[in-house]
Amino acid sequence: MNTMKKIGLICTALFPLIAQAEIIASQATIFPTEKAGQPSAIFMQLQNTGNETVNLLFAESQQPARLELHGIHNGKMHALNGIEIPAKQSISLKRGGLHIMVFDLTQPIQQDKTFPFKLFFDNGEVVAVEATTQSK
Ligand SMILES: [Cu+2]
Repeated sequence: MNTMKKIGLICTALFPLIAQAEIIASQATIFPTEKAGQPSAIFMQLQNTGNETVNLLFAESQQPARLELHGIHNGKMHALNGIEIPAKQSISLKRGGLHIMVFDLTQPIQQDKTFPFKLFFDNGEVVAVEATTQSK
């Protein structure tokens, strides 16, 4: 085996995540808040371009906050352990449905500022997203 081939194989083994970038997050928005501690919510589109179901496991923001995956059942919000995105499909996190809840913000989310966060999926993928503010 020649050296280039060997390096190629090692890279594939070390960075399998790069080879399987399957999730596309788009149109992420977040509600602006007036003061620290006030909860907010994130909405977006998630597209799974891969051939297997992928689950969103959790989200983490750049600024200190606690992000929870939420669904709505019988008009009430509840925390979810994961959000499933079927193969070759898109799902919407939207008002009245699935969303990411943002608790314990140490600073308010200001209008016209972005809110960077990361999504962690069960296929090992980590997707960086920037939500733009959108009024209620
Ligand atoms: Cu919620």
